[in-house]
Amino acid sequence: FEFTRAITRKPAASITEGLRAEDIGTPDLERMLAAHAHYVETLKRTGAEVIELPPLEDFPDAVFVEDTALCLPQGAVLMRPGAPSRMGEVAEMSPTLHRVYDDVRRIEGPGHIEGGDILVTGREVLVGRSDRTDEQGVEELRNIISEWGHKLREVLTPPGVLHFKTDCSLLDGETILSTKRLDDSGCFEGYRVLHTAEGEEAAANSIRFNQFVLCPDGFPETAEMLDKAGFEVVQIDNAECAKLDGGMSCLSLRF
Ligand code: CIR
Repeated sequence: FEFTRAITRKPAASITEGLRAEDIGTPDLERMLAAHAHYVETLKRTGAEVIELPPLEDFPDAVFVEDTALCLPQGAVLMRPGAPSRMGEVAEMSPTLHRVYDDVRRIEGPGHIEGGDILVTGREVLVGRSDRTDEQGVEELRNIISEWGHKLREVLTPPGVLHFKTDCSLLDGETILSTKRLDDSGCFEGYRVLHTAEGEEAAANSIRFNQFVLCPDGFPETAEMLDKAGFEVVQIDNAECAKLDGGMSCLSLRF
């Protein structure tokens, strides 16, 4: 949760075509741009360097950069998204990662894996199998990161949930913010787990970034719980990204 850099990408006008599980309205570009600017500014306020990439009209979901790669201290791994329309985003991210990392690997396939299904904690790398992440993708990642000394543990993304991190986030080396439904699966045994308030499950897609916890706006009970637990919460408007099943983690790569 301590980072010196982040990579983000500005939303494109094509965001209106972004993937969604359920149509709850078309995202508004202007409002999304304002929220995105607040997000980037909050990351920068911690003193971190933010590499801001330009919009990609050809890839409506490209603002959700997290899914294209996994960034670890030893190197980066380019993912292989399970969503066919997102496959091309990886090549767009590759040059930036090669600039900042000496060691960049890639998931060659045939399996698939997206960054949103990966939670790196102080002790292990948790990967949730989902509609976007399959067994072969997980095994390929395991082989790569075990060379770097990381232990990978496979877990399950709850049915009907897009990504593992849709339902959880890391608050510090051993504290996890999770929905109750995900925690009930037992995957966080041995960690300290804080639950999102009932009816506020969408607050689980938050991020700890240096001194701040960036939380989607509109979940007051969870924000208060985090505040009481000693975290410095910054609430960010997520209404437009939420229409595309996106949250705080999806909007950046952090390292
Ligand atoms: C998608 O369905 O791929 C995008 N509309 C949302 C991706 C959200 N990413 C994430 O949770 N890491």
